[in-house]
Amino acid sequence: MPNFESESRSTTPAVTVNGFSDDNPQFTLYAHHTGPNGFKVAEVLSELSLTYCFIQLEFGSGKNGMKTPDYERINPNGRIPAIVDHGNNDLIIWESGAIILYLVKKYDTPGYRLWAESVEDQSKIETWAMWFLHYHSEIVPSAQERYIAETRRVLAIVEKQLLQPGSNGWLVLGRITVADIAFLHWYLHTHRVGIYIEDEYPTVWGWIEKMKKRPGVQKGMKGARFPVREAGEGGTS
Ligand SMILES: N[C@@H](CCC(=O)N[C@@H](CS)C(=O)NCC(=O)O)C(=O)O
Repeated sequence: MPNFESESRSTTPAVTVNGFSDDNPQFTLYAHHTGPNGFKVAEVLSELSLTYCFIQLEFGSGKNGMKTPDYERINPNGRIPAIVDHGNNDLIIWESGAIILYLVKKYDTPGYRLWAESVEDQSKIETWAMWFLHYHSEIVPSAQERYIAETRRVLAIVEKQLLQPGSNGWLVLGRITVADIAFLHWYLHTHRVGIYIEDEYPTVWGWIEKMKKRPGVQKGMKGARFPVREAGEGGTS
């Protein structure tokens, strides 16, 4: 394995699953302290009580960079996240959607904490889990306008979905699944584009707050950096 600086993620009390523990973690997760896609995976690993070592990479080709031959041996696409499953012959997986589905398919049975037993229910989860939003580093006003409008459109759909009879305030199956977690971290960033969920989408806000209180999600979020709304900034309240 490439030699990157790592950060141990120990918990008290230490968790032991599949013969691995916080001192001898099963997974290596490559992530970035602002990248929602990496934290999405950290949150799923933590919710499933799987142990992992968190490698904090940097953008670009410098020290601990994603665009380095060492990391491109893990992910030829040079992006985070990627995982190595040391409990499964050091299997490497990259692309956040592929990773979270691998984790639940392999490690969330038969408990079904974030996954489901029937193919029908699995498809419902996948439908919502695979619905992504994207970043663009360059400011292109027309694209920005379009994606801000798209984000609002998606938020309105999520708001409606969470209010469906029997939803219990979750996206599908009336309980938390990996689909909820796939969304969560992205919605912690919408202030950056002037969308204040707490003002505009109260049900979505309640759902986010509910997830943020979960110990597994809190563990997975450790080290995440995202902008916090300043007093008096933007919004309608
Ligand atoms: N579709 C990919 C997107 C991965 C991605 O864009 N990751 C960002 C951070 S959240 C990244 O690595 N950006 C660095 C770059 O584009 O050079 C996934 O879901 O894993």
